[in-house]
Amino acid sequence: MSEFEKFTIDIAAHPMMERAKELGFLTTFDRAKAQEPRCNFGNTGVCCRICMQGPCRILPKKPGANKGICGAADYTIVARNVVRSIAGGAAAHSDHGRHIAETLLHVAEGKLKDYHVTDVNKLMEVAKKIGVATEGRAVNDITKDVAQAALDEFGRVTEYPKLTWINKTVTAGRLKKFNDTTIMPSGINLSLAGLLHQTHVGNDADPVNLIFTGLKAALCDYDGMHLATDLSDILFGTGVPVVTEANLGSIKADKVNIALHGHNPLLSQMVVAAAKEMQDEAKAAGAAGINLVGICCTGNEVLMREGVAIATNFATQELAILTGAMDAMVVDVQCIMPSLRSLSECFHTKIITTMPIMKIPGSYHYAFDEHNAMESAKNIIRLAIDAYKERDVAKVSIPQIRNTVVAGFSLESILNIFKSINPDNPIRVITDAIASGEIKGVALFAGCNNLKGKHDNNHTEIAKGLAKNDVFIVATGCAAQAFAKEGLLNGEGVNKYAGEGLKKFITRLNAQSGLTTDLPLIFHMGSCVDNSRSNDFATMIANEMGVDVSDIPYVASAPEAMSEKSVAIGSYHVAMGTPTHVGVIPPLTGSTLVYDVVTKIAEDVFGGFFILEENPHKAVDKLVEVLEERTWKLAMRAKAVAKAAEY
Ligand code: XCC
Ligand code: SF4
Repeated sequence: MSEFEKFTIDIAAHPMMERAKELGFLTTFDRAKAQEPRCNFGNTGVCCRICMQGPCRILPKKPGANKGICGAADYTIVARNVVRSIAGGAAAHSDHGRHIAETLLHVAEGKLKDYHVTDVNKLMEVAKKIGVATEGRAVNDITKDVAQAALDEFGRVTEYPKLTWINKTVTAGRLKKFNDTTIMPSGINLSLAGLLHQTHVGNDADPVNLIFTGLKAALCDYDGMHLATDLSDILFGTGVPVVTEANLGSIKADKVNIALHGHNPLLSQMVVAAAKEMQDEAKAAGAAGINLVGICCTGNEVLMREGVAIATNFATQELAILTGAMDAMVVDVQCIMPSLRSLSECFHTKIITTMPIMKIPGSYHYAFDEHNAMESAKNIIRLAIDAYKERDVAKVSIPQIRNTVVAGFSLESILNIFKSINPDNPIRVITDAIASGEIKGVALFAGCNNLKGKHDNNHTEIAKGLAKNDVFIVATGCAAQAFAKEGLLNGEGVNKYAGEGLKKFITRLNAQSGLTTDLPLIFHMGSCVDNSRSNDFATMIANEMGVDVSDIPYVASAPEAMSEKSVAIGSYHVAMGTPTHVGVIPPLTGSTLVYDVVTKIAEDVFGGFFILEENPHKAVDKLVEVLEERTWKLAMRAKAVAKAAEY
């Protein structure tokens, strides 16, 4: 048994952690341990640093110290801290979307030679959805209007009109709810700036008012990620089922290895295209070719559309370098550990930052230029080929561990599979399976890694538990990558872990789908912004059932939530009416009031609420209970409707 088993369930990680120890390099796992014990004020959310009189910490029993210097109570401080992290997450997702929208606009204006509209069908679909005229118009004109509509989401400075993407993608019931509770945003930038204003010293002290503003920002997160998904599909194509592999064994000793890491597909898509043309250059350097692998969500983007293998997920990103065979890591934005750079010094690996807002002191910065995207990508690959020539073969040690991955499940591709069973109304395939009791409902797995627990363990334990309980599972982000490494994204996963009902359901899909490969236990929907695909899925199910999202047996889980983005995603899921599990206790236990609002009172208002549970087995029980309760209510409702019809 490896001494590292207590840190991660990923068996490819163990030998790499061993290696780090030999080298004397402290990995993120060591640093997580070194941070213990945590400060209890920060941990429970009652540390305020909003003004320079602070930090103020709440000591409930000490007279005078049970409030901040300004008089802010625990509930104000906790609520302010939480909603500020929602704003951080929403800003990250939306800014990523805005970058794609700006690029699409420049494509339509003929300013960018290397990008094109790849998926005209998706363009037409999105145009129709958001009310852009298509009849008899040129593709370029439609593209321009769609891109402009997306950019308008950011710049509106008045409270009306409201955000288009939300308006056009959620149920009528949700829309009414968002308007009634005044959390419906009009401009993304406006809402996020408003939140920062509201949380300034001496401003809002009302925790409920603050939380509602937080939810408004969370809806901006939804809007930004939805348009990011839509516009990325238009530019690069909508994912279709692909077969590839995952884990460190996808790094090849005889090839130039380049990891694509971060979130934004604008550069990574170009690297994929350039690599196809540059195999000979790699061969001239003595390699067998170029091998691209993905880490985090850039990895998910190019996996969905190009079948690029997954090297690993967030917490184990450093370990890819420890294989000694990683020639370059090309990073864009978000979730990139600054430690990569110092680790790369032990090897020949080049860390190449590419975006103006994401630089690491001492690493190689190659400013990515969309106007010369292909050339940028080629130059970056050349840096990797140069690095390959410096590689020390004596230092190469790649754990030969990999699993087959069947991925590429955009909502379109899932519906296509459903169409093989019900061509007229594909969504009925899932609602019928729920109605017959074959499956208990749908669960979305999203989110990160968090080393407060054992790496990847919560993800895989909870997913296996739900699969055994016949829950149909979709996944995104680092959750999906944990499943990929654990062998849950292939047909064998179905044989091993699916309950009888789920097995029957997937077997029926297999028989009809016409695919040459078996469908997986869990359907990989893409990157974190692609959670929007899952929201569309829930909206379709609700509309088909004639109810709201808050009524359907649909749950979300972020078993190892870490980033501010995951706080934003979780929060908008609650507003959407979805019971949302988080497997790490967020910093809000310092206020009973705030804790009760998010775990209980939220349900009265939105139908969704947070389930905060660290224990994976208890989490499974709680999620199954919620699904069963909702299915039971739906059945009761159907009975009542049938009875009413009799009279
Ligand atoms: Fe980052 Fe998206 Fe979280 Fe993974 S899942 S750690 S945010 S890469 Ni979004
Ligand atoms: Fe302290 Fe109030 Fe300033 Fe926060 S805003 S640091 S509670 S004085």
